[in-house]
Amino acid sequence: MKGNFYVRAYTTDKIPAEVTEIRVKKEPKKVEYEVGENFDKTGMKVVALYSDGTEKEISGFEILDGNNLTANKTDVTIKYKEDYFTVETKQSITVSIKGDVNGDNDVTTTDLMKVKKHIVEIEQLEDKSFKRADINKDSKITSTDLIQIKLIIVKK
Ligand SMILES: [Ca+2]
Ligand SMILES: [Ca+2]
Repeated sequence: MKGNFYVRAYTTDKIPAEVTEIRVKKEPKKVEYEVGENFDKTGMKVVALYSDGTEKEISGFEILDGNNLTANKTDVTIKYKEDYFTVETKQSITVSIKGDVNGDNDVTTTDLMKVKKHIVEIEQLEDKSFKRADINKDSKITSTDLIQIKLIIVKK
């Protein structure tokens, strides 16, 4: 090959790049959970960053605390191991209690009243509360949701 004076000796001197950190490049589709659900990584993209400045998408990561989510949990830990190095990062999530409309981690008549007021159009539920109040997930707040919340309170 004409002009090919490439010397390959440098490769032996090169220190292999090591993983320095991982980052969530793309958030998972689902970040809002209810108590008892499991974290779902669908849609999440995680990349590893290396000491030589390169970056690569990884799939061999582990979710440490993604099962049976508890109230007040605000993130899950993502762990990745490569060679002798272990790196971690976190993904933010919210976990709410089913029927807890106002987000105080308890289902009480206060939540029930909020839903009632919304149905009779005295007071509109704000976005976050609306989602929590919509127990049957049909994007509407109706007496069906109200009854379900009532049942949660009764069963306590
Ligand atoms: Ca509440
Ligand atoms: Ca509903």
